[in-house]
Amino acid sequence: MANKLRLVDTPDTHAVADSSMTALRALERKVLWLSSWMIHNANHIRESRDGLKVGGHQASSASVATMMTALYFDVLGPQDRVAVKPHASPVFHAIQYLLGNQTREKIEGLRAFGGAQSYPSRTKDTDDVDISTGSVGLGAAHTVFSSLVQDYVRLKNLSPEGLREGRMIALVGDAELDEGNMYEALLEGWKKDIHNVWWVIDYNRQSLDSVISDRLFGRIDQLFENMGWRVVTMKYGKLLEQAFAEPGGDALRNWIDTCPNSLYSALTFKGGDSWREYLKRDLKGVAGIKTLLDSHDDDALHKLMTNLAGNDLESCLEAFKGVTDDAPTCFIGYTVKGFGLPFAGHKDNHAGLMNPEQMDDFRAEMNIPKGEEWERFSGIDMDLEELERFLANVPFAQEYPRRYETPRINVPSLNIQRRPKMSTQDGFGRILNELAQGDSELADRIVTTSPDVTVSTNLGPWVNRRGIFSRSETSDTFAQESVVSAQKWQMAPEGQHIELGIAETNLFLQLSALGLSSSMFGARLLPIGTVYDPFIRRGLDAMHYGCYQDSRYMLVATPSGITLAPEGGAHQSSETPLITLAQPGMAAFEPAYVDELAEIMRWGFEYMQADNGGAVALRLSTRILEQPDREMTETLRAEVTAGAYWLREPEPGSELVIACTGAIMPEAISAYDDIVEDIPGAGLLAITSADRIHVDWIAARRARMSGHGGSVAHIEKLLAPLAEDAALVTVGDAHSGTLGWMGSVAGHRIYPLGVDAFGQSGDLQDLYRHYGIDSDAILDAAARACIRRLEG
Ligand SMILES: Cc1ncc(C[n+]2csc(CCOP(=O)(O)OP(=O)(O)O)c2C)c(N)n1
Ligand SMILES: [Mg+2]
Repeated sequence: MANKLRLVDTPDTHAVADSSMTALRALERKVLWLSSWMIHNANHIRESRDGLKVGGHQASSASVATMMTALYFDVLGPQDRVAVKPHASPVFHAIQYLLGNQTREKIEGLRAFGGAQSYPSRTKDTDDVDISTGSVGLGAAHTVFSSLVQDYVRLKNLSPEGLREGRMIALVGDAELDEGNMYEALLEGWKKDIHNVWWVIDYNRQSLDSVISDRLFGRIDQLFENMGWRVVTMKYGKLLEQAFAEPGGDALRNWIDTCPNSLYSALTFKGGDSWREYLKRDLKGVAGIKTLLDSHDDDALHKLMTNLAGNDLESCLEAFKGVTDDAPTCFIGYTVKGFGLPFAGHKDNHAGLMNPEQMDDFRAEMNIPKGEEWERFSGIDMDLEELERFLANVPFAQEYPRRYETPRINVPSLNIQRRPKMSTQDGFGRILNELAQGDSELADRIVTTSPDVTVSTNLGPWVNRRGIFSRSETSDTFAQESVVSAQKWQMAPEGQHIELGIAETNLFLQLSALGLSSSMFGARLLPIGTVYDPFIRRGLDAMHYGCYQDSRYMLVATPSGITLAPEGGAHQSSETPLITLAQPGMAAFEPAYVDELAEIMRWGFEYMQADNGGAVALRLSTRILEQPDREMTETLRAEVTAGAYWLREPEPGSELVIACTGAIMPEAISAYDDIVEDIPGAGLLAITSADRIHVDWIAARRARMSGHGGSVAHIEKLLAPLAEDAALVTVGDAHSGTLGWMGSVAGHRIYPLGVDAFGQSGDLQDLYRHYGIDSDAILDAAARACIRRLEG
């Protein structure tokens, strides 16, 4: 999907020529038709083998078809990046189909295996989706952080020459405004003085279950204005505006303005005679109203009364083209959910589908002969050559796909001075500090970010040297006033740290946006985000979405586990290793020692750039451990990054292995030293990544199942020398399930120890004992394992 950069004219702002208007109107109808038909085909025509409802959102798509027509066929340039409202996926695919960028096979396969995706997917769809959406609220918020990334790379001149500044645009369902993460993003965006962001709200006043509260009206614009955004309200279409200019127009406008959302929706569904009935009654005697009603038959009256700006092409174009600067702008586009379809306005229409009879009527209305449903231009009443010419000149489509390939950044080995005692968190800070002092390309491409835990996750020294990113220069007042502080926080465009407020969802959205910079903005960045391990939970959905989009970043989760002893239960984490183990698109590590960490980070920076790579997660600790005095041999290096190595090698036929991950290693070593006196062949396995050995094991099994008999996983090789009925005592400052699966690798007996309950406050001795992961507990489990073996 790579693309060479080239210059493209920005769409200009002059009014749309008549001939273009004809084409746009034809395309608007086609977009509505194709998106509806795609869903209909998936539900009513394509053979169903499982009897499940396929689904799809005809009403949500119809609602936004006009605004998307205006944007994609006229307003957008190829440099713009769009997060399309999840339920308008069919509209996006229809547009790309009309532009020749989407195949018929894919749209016929909407929601089928390998077909166009239900919700726009940057990785699975093949028609150049910019930002994956689906979990409402995330796509819109992502645009805020993408705009920051665009600034970051532009201000540092990292993007290739000629790359034009784009707008980061979200097409937002109005119910998405109920998601709290939208406000976290708005606030952070305000703090960062973002620009080049548009949110286009499909204000159909309906969500999934119901019609939106009337009181919301008037709040939205204030909200955005408070955050420094311009608000463009797109309320009435051209027909209504003309009617308002006629006698009685003021009364008509007032009637609509004060009409409750639910009544307006109900009348929209019921149609012309119902509008007439209400207007006759409510505006009785108002001069001009009788003339208005008499001059409109039911269809015309219905058309007039539902003529909202978001469904009126001319009004949409006028609004979008009216904004020519880069101020963050919110367009509130009033629309009718299901506009142009039989269930328009019905409160239950979210998942509503036209039945075959309704579809037949709709087909007739669209002038599409039976059998020509998929034809690009069928039913279009204009010169088709002219339409082709129009499509060939659509600014947005002048580049396709709009993704870039960038050269890889060389990753040197990461060395720090060995200290006899260190924590992995300390090691992380020192590795970055070492990088910050050097002048490697790697260091220049690293960008760090943290939600208000920069100092407490040891990013301080890095930030002191590399500075904080800001669009404009700001001096450090404390430094100027000679206040002594370890933190020197200069803010400038050269800065390489993005400081965020405490909102972990923002952290993950920022990481996601940074990690897409290579393909989105042609500038490779190597983002590192730090967070306290327990608060991963807080940003989980955004973390998932970043990985789903194949964003490449390094998550450093520290401190972690009950090793955060005095902090107590709410600050401790046990299930996070299971989360990262289960997360596709992310390789998770939990090293015990700093030399392991250095290797893992080096490997990680490469993995973040590899074709089949992904994001990387590191679970670190503040617990200070005695560091092994050893040489990092090639074999050790390979094993550390593969996820496990023998810290104490077992003898062939060994009956017992203690397998340990992370900061609890001293307890495992102590237990091992005790048990080895009785069981001399025992082994001690250091697990640096439960995730990597698990992934590799599953892959090897799959490969064998599909005939690649020689595939053997790293963990299988490591466990091969053990006795058939050997016991594995696994232990970590993590849920026991993290390593509990290891018994299945070679059918060994498993004794999984871990933290399976909420945390407590205490000291390490108390807590490790309480949760049964201290050396006595490990020893006890090992002893039981051996006794059971003797007992048969
Ligand atoms: C985080 C999340 N929660 C719930 C849903 C289920 N859901 C899908 S659409 C929807 C309502 C959408 O309403 P709106 O954003 O107004 O879209 P539109 O009216 O245009 O369909 C909900 C709750 C979801 N997709 N994501
Ligand atoms: Mg809605």
